[in-house]
Amino acid sequence: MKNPLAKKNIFTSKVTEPSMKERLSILRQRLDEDGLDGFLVPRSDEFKGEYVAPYAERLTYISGFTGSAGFAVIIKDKAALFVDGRYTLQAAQQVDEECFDLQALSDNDITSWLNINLPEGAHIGFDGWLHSPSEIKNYIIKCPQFRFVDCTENLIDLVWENQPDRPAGEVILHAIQYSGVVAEEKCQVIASKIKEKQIESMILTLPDSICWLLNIRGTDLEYTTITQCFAVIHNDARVDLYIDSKKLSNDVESYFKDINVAVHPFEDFIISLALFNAQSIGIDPRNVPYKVCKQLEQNSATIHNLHDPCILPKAKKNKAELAGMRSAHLIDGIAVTNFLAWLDKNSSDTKLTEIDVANKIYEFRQKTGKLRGLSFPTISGSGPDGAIVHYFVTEQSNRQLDQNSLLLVDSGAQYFDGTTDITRTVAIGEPSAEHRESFTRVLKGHIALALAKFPEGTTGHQLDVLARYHLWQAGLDYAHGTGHGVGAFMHVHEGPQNISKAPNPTALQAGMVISNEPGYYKAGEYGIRIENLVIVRPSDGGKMLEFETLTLAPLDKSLIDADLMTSDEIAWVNKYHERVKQMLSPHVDIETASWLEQATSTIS
Ligand SMILES: [Mn+2]
Repeated sequence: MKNPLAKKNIFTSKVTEPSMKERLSILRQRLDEDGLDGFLVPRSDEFKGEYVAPYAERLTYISGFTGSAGFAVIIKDKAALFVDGRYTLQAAQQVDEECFDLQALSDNDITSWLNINLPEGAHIGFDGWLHSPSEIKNYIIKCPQFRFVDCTENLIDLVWENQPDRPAGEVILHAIQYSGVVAEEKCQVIASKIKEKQIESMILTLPDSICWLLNIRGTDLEYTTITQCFAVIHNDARVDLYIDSKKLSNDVESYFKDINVAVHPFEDFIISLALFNAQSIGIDPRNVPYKVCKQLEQNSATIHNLHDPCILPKAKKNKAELAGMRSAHLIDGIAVTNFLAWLDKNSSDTKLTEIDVANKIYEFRQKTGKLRGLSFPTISGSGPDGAIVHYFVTEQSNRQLDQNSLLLVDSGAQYFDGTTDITRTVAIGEPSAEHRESFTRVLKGHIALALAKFPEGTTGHQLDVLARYHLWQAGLDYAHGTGHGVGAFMHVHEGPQNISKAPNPTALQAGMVISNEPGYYKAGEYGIRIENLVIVRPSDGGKMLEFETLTLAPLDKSLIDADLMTSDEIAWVNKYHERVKQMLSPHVDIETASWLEQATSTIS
């Protein structure tokens, strides 16, 4: 198992690689040869996931920028890199501003930059695998004077000499004890859904949908469990799967035969669409690549836009999946609690750094013997670093733990039975009255959401205010969502539900797993976030819904100001801590058990 912080820097480590300036000039030669005036470089791959494999880090290759969101436009005499507010600082550090103008990221900014910087009639190339049809339509509408050209091959791939290969991680079967429903049954259900819409076949381009449908997982990426593939499901429940056969053991191959899944080479996907003579085909326009859509249109098939039919059933976990999520959280709770006890004992060591903390929590997770990997890179932010919401500690940014300040640790793991995501904020040394008040206001929001009962049909958007109310009353807020869906041994961020200021029509439904993670960040000083995962479950005999908290780890009592809390809120903390103690004590050593006893003793 790799060190969680050992991010492979494949781009700057090789001295033989061309410099950034050389890369740009080689790309520009290529633009000339192809009769293009510019090329679009998004930070995405054809699978639209949060994490991309090294071969798809084209934005990093051409710009040096390593953030998880960004977009470059390269034209003949200049180039621009568009990043959002999270990454302004990082981009300025990583990117040569002689080569790239740094710009704020939004579709409007990209199109207006194109409008200002290119002459009428300019030809702008793009890779149709990396954009959705609606994105390209937006460019055409906003920049009608240009021609947008879907290139046969990605120009970065053509100039990137040592581009890594596509990952070929082994496919593993997701056992029935974890999935709860056999793949044939899922395929029947999805097939009948598309039949209802009078559609012959549905194109699936999200690997997480396909992995859920076929009860498989993969090892292509570091933080998530998908295997990169495409599929078509037909209304008679047959499935055509496009995947690199190198990933398939004999067992997996015979499994696919047994469940009526026809396996094809990954590269054949687009060709097979050309041969596809179904009359009516469903796609999800939100995530299908432009190239797929174009290919289908050329075949004069009738294309129906609908939501990927796997997304909602995948989000509504069944009994086995929920049992798995509970057991994964017990295992993870043991690891996190061992970590918190260790930290409490060692945090006065002034040499301890953010990286030490991230390594330690990883070590405790590994000691469970069940760890499959982390579910995202650990966020370990001391003092002012805690105020950077998506802080990723590097050797350069690493700092020793600030004394008399706060440490924010947001981390999660993958186990066969489930996926976890937990944030704890702890005082290092003596917290100030302000630290305690801010923490308590965040906690009050967390509790208000945890205790909420709500009728069916309620959306996360409608509940969001519960988590913010006590901050708002003090003139405070936080600039991120309150909750995201979480997969079962799958993506740590999954839809369609969330809890957010932004409207989302998806109602919270029984079986969904979602995070409850309000926070508060004081720039330059400290950050606070309290995150537990919860299950949506029926309440009051099924008339209402409520949350069951999954995450098991103590909250730092030294940061709680009980005078600011109601008796119901205090009772919630005491009841939660009692449960944490009951569940975890039998699984930790005597020393940690006695620490846990004290860490979970009642407040009043
Ligand atoms: Mn989270």
